[in-house]
Amino acid sequence: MTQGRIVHILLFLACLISSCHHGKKKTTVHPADSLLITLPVEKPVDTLLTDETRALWLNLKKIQGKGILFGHQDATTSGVDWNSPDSRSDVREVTGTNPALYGWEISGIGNANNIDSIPFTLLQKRIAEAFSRQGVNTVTWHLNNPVTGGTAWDTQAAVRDILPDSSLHAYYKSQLKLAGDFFRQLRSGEGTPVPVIFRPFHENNGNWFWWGKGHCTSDEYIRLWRFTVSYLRDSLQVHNLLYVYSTDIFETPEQYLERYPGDAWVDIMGCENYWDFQSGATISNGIAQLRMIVNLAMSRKKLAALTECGFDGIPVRNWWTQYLLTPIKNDSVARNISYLMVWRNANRKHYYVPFRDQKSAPDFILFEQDTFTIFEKDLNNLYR
Ligand code: BMA
Repeated sequence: MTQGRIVHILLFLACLISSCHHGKKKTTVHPADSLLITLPVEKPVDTLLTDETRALWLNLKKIQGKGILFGHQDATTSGVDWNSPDSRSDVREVTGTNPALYGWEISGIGNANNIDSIPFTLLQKRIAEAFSRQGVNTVTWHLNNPVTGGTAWDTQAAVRDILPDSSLHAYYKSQLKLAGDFFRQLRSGEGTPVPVIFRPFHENNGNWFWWGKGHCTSDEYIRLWRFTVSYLRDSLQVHNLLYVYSTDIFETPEQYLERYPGDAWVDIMGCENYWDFQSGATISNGIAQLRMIVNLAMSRKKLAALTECGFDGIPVRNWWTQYLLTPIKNDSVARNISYLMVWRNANRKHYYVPFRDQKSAPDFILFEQDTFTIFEKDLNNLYR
């Protein structure tokens, strides 16, 4: 008898026992196999996750529907009018508390600084600090175009050239090794590996990145995703990552799933949406997309997230509560996303979180004070 067969029989018996336990006599018993086929598998992409990463995954599930973590890209490395080695945060300076989630960027790994001139040594420090305050870290990777050496926005076709048995495969593996080493070296003061929510090759249905639509086929994208995960997880033995699949705006579940690599390869189903939350006329489109990813995620026992959103320069005074929070919170499905994250505060021309005296600052304080948003001060230990 195979191991799989034994598991099937045990599950079947467990179902029978549990139905007796609840005092309900079942009149019809489904054949074990049909029962099993319909059950989505609830396990992370990496079954060897470190204890803290597994706890994060489980705890995010527990808080589904009860609150949404608020995240900010580069929260403690740069802000409007500051860019300093001191750990400041525009979020904290306005609300008195840090975000619950921090986004970081590893484009440029292998060099001293990332694409936004942040030293990787500082990134490591800030990530460990965020973890020590119970914060959650998420990382994107705007990998330079491997064919041209240009940026991620250089859309010359490249995916096919870095897949296994292709000309630049060894180069891609060397880049993954740099990323994997970075992830493995993320440690707390006590040496605990820091969990990271990794979001490679994001906005995959947009046409502005070399891995985007029109620059590689769905099949190539899926092969790239699967290779990336298995190389990090199985060859490099990186076990502190949860994986997020993310699109830009979309219209149907079929569109969303066009480049989906499969349930075995994704922990969190994400989407990024700047546009729909910037105008009252389109908010319902944004909510419809969140409903779709939440429904897709829940039927697969995955998490869902609004992995990027925001309004550059936040020109609308009540944007936080009226355009973002209230519509999401009031929708019984959309409110099940685990987190939302806004982009970075680079300078006075490019920022997504208010600084003191910015016109949306009072509304951002109300957003923070709402019981549904989770900032640092609202965090219960997600790592236990
Ligand atoms: C973009 C902009 C750029 C930045 C890049 C990667 O959205 O913020 O200034 O270099 O992200 O962080």
